[in-house]
Amino acid sequence: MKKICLAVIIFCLGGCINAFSEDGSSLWLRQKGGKNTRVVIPFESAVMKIARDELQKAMKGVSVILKYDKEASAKEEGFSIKYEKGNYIVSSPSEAGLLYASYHLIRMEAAGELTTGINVKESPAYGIRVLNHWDNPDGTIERGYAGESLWQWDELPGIRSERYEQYARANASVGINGTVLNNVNASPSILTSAYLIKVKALADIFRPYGIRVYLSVNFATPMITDNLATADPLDNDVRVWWKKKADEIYSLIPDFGGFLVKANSEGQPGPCDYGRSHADGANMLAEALQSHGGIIMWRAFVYSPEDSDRAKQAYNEFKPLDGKFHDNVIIQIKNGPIDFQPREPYSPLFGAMHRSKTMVEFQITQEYLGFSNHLVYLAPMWKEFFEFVPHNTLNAIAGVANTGTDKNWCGHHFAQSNWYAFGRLAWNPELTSEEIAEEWLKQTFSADNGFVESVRDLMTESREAAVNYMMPLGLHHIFAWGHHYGPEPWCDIDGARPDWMPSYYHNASEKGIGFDRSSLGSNAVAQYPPELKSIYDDLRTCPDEYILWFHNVPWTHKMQSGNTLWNELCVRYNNGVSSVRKFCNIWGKQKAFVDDERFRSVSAKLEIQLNDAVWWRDACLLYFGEFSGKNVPSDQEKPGYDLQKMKDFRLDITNFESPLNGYFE
Ligand code: GCV
Repeated sequence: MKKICLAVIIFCLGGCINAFSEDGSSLWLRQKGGKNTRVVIPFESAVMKIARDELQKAMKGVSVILKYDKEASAKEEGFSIKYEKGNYIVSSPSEAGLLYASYHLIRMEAAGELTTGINVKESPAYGIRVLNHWDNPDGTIERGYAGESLWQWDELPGIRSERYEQYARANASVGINGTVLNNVNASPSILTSAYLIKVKALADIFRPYGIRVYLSVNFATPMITDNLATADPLDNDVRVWWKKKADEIYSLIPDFGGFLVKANSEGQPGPCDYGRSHADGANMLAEALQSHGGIIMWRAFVYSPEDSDRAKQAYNEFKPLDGKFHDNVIIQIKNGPIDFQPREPYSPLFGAMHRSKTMVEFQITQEYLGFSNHLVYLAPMWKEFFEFVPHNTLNAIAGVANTGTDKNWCGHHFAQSNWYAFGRLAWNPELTSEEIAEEWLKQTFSADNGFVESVRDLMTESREAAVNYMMPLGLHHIFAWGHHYGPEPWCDIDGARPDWMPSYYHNASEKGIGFDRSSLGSNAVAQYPPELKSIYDDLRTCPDEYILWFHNVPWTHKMQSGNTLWNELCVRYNNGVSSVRKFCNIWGKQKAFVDDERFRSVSAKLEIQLNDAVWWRDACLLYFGEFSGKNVPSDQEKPGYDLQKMKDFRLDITNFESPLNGYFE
């Protein structure tokens, strides 16, 4: 009888726990059960108060002593943790380091890894670990899929949303130490005095969390806001204008980080408008900030419609400028040579700028990976980049943020894992995707072993799945016109830039498919180091993953799997769909470990993802099949949709809840 009662109680409790809903707003910082924890801080300050409060809120029955110790780490933000005589001893040469260490302890406890044998020494791989927000002053976010901008510009500086501090806290908990508040397609108004006092209000809130504020700037700002006749970087009035602006900013925000600049790219103004180089432009701004300790992050994302191969252009334009940039300029380069595609080879500009500082720009927001509808865990993609570009050759790291006003911050509960993973990899690029997924899952959902293992595997497979159902074998940029969500390999808009059209990239014909970047084609392969060049250049040795990136391949070509190209394409697209079916199945079994609200939300999004995967597969196989002249092999699932109907379909980008529901039926 007793046993039955106990079982009933446990069942009810389990039921209650699962029925209890969570909206995801607490992110991975859900630990609230702190009890009897003693925290000794070295002195009273805003930062130390946060560290003490966090430890007391999350840790149970332990004693933690925070020590300010110059010898604890060679790097300012580093720290050590050990256990001595009943106390966890946390040491760092900086307050920020002590705060990071506190979050480290909390993370270890949540992951069940905290033992008295602890002996941790940590320091960040990069001194600058920034989020880039593509947020506009009107509250919209370019490529944002989680609501509106977090920054309520019309309310600032007077009204300060609670979310600002929560945002800073989340970043600090994973080691992110900078934020570029506004879009790289920058509104000049951000540098007006009226906005700068708003920026100051945010900087004041973020400071105790170790986060510096940066701004994207429009190169023509002096002309637009102050009627200067030119923005020529060599013009004296222009130089004086920027110096004065820098002085104004630093008088308000003494630890202001610096500027991020998109110049002469996609219509933005820049030094080339005056016959000057990117180095002239970057150096002029660098001089304005230098005495204040500020930096310039100058983007290398440039391409013009005239050139025959967009993938070559950043290299062609920036490589000759190597060594010409000031010390406080860092060239910010996207991970791949085109634009955040599901898979790209690394940008060859990395490793080509030996005498300049460089940093990588990853995209956390899923512009090309199903927005906030698809579960795509991005750590494997970023780890893939580090396989080619050793992390210690870079000077900093940036990620385009995926946050917004949605309750759960990122739109999809699992998109939070990408914000988390970016921070963790920016701190330590040697962590594995699996390790990061595990620690995130334990903190965000449940530490149950079975749950963690199944969902970790789902997460780590999800990026490859997305590549397969969207653009396998090196295909790229075959998205629909007007948005980057669904497939439109047939898209052909009269008068549009050719390098914005899918056919520019896939080149499908009766002969084959792919972009010939070999030495017989655009010769983009020549931008890679000789060992890689020879591998990529030869159709027989080019890895399947990149084959249609570097070659135009005959449909009958024998792939490494032994399949013909056409058959392999069918297999890959079908693998993508099967993977998502499997994800739905795996997730369906996790009900016992996840509260109802988040369980249902993720299930609903997975359903959309499955619809979309089928949409991608059918659109691409039906369309490319018209060129290959071949049928889907008999052992593969056939497309069920009708090509003409798919061509006629226009996605309503204001309604992503279930874009396809019933449309093609
Ligand atoms: C902020 C791509 C995106 C643009 C983005 C641009 C960039 O083209 O589609 O929205 O603009 O990259 O990174 O500057």
